[in-house]
Amino acid sequence: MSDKVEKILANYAGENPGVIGNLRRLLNTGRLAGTGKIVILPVDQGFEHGPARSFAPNPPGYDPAYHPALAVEAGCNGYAAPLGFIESIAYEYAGRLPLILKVNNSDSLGGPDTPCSALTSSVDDALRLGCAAIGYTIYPGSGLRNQMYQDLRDLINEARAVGLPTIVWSYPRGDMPKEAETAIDVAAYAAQIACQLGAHVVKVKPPTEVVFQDAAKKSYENVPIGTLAERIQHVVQAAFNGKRIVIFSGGAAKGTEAVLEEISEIAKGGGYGSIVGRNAFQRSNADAVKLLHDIMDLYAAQA
Ligand code: FBP
Repeated sequence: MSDKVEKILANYAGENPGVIGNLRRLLNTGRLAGTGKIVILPVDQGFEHGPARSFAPNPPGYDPAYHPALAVEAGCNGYAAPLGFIESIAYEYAGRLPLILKVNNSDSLGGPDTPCSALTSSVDDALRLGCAAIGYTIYPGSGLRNQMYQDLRDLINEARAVGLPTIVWSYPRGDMPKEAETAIDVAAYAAQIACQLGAHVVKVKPPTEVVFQDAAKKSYENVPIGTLAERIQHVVQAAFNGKRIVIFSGGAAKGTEAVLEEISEIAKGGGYGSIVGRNAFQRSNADAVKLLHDIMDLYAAQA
């Protein structure tokens, strides 16, 4: 029993015991167990970006068995993936490693204007496969966002009813320029929307110093957003003043120093953790384990 974990779970008072139990499982697994910090390995990029873009840099990653083994070896809190990857490993990992079934996905083969993921699996699949949570992506900024919000609301209710928490990937995109997708005002807004929809854990991209919305510019005059740590602090504030777990994505593969620099700022800013895909599984196994350990150490130092 960890005081830090229980303090976080107190922010979810009123949730049903199944949801709380699964959040407790996530927070009490792996090298960061009990610290209140989490590092998750997500491997949906084969679907989202395509197989070669995802796995050619480290071909063992084509094998679904590779990723949960990496997550266990590195001591991650959980492993998130679409139906096919989870189905092929669940018999071996259910109960050993918190599995997060990503229940919607989109490919990179269509147009960018009204992005909207397809439902690719269900709450029933998550239960059948022994998962600890479901994951769902919304695209605030898409012409289809309201449909996604409504679908998410229904899905959260369905998952909650059977004791499963929902992790929401909140990724602004669609009717906006690229630089707006990670603008601080947009990222904070995306975190807020996910929390308002009932997300138990929210995932956003690390924000830049850009304030995109004209209507928001004045409000940001006195909000410190000069450093990444300050921007993270603001996003955490936007997630119910830190009462919801907010984690940050790793992004496209980059050098080790750049990854650790970014994580160090996220940790300093009070981020709860990271969900690091390409920067982990596109490295060799030994390098990925080492990097994930270094990332975890940075979070542990701020716990
Ligand atoms: P990465 O660490 O590889 O960025 O993974 C995090 C993630 O959210 C994945 O779950 C998802 O496939 C990917 O980012 C989406 O990236 P993008 O928004 O660049 O398409």
